[in-house]
Amino acid sequence: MSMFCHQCQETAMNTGCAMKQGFCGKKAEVANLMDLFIWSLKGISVWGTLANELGIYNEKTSYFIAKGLFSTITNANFNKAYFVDSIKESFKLRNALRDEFLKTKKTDFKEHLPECATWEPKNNSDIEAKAETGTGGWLEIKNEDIRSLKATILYGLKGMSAYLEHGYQIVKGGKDIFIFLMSGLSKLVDESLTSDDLLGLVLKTGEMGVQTMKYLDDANAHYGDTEITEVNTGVGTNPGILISGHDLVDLEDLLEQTKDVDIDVYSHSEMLPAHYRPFFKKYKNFIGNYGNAWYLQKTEFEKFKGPALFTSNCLIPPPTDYIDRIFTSGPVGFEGCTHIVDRPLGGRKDFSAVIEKAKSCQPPEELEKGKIVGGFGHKQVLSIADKVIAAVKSGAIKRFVVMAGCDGRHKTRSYYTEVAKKLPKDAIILTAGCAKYKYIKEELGDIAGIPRVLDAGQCNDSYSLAVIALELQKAFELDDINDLPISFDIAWYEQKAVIVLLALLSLGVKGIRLGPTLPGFLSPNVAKIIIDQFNLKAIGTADEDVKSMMAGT
Ligand code: SF4
Ligand code: SF3
Repeated sequence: MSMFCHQCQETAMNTGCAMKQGFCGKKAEVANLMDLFIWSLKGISVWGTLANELGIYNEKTSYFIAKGLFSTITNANFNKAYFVDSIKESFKLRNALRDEFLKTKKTDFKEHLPECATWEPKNNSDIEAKAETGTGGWLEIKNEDIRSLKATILYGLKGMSAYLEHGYQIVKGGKDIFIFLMSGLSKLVDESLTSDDLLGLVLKTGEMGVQTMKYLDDANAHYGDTEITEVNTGVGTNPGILISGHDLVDLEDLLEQTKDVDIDVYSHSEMLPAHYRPFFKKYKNFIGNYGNAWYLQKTEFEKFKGPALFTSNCLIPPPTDYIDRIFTSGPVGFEGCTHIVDRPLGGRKDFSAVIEKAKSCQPPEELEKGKIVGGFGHKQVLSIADKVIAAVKSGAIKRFVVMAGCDGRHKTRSYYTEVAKKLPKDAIILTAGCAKYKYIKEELGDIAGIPRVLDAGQCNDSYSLAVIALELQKAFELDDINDLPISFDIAWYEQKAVIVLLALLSLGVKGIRLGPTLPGFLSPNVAKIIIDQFNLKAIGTADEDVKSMMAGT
């Protein structure tokens, strides 16, 4: 059985993982089921968009679509059974929405519908057989530019869904974004759309990306605004639980259930910024951050000794030596790992299995001793805006370099460490996402008391960096954001970085450097359009890029 997936930066030959297994470890069988699942979500969206025109909106179904797309992002879910079950549920929800639409419509309905809106599986074998034909996969689209534009939109929608799902766990609502998500998915099966229509939708997806990141930023404020914080990177003496991913509600539930037990909780990778939020500081057993970005988990988890809970990407398929210590929740899944059941309405997830596991484990082995300083979300930075503006005016700060995004195992990513080290001492790095691990532990100093690396938080907090840039633009009374002394040197890996990139483009940011490679899903023509329109650049060498960024090019 073969597959085709080109959604992440590690895609084979920067073209597509097309063998029996992707570079990330996703098997062809699962990749094909994912394609069919997304196809079924498009089917719901066709009916959902029609229904919406009649004022029908089903929140549960909309959430199912967002969580479903989230589960298909890189390094989230590898579990075949999850996708078979989700596809079955998808058709049930689609048919319920269709029936509601037809009942409300009353008159005859004779529109030509795509197959994803009408196909009915009889059983699991039907689903598996349909997936094996490649239904819903990219190779069904013969025109490479249409395929590329649709891929850019879908991957943007996946990133958007991830942020939407996190925000929804905290505040609910988000109706406009859910409706856009459905309409965007339904357009991906509309064969009448031209390249220009699709290009317009790429830009609209970016705009909605900004709205979604704002929605999540507002939702996360429930846990307090990020504030300057020192996070310990050493270890305690109790057995520990490592919590990874981006889901703050899972963290809250876990801390509530461990606060009176002799167990220490550590953040891992993208959970680090939770320490910056006041709400979590009251939990004395949330003692620090363990390890680095996701791709080092195999060696680091051996040493951690206790259980690790994955609340979102990035999970690396766990080897047998520690698979019994890996727990998944929400959109994450892996056969052989215990999956924590979703929280009941208004209740908490039950993490007792993770806690019991921790009790039987040794305390973690120390990897390092030290601290990480972060918490520079937009409110925190704007509270010291006078100081920042004065430093720019006096020439103490010559440039801001936004180095947000993802980290990864590609060797050429050492470029980002080099850039951070080679930037002159009068440049400030603004960061968010796990990209920060390439330099956050380096001693890069400060400028008049302002640290040279300002970490806003998780990848979604790239929104904070955009807000900071827009506020600086106002403060300096500039007409164009590109007139600020700011450069963008973004690292991407998975689809959340795609929505971050599209969001920045929609805000009018030009001249972004993107690496370590340009996305393999961009066809030469589509890449050219984006490069011409937005002056998007591939990264060069650290020396060349530092020189060029400092010169404002
Ligand atoms: Fe390949 Fe990335 Fe897709 Fe995994 S997610 S199969 S590595 S393109
Ligand atoms: Fe990292 Fe996976 Fe993208 Fe949220 S955890 S940024 S790669």
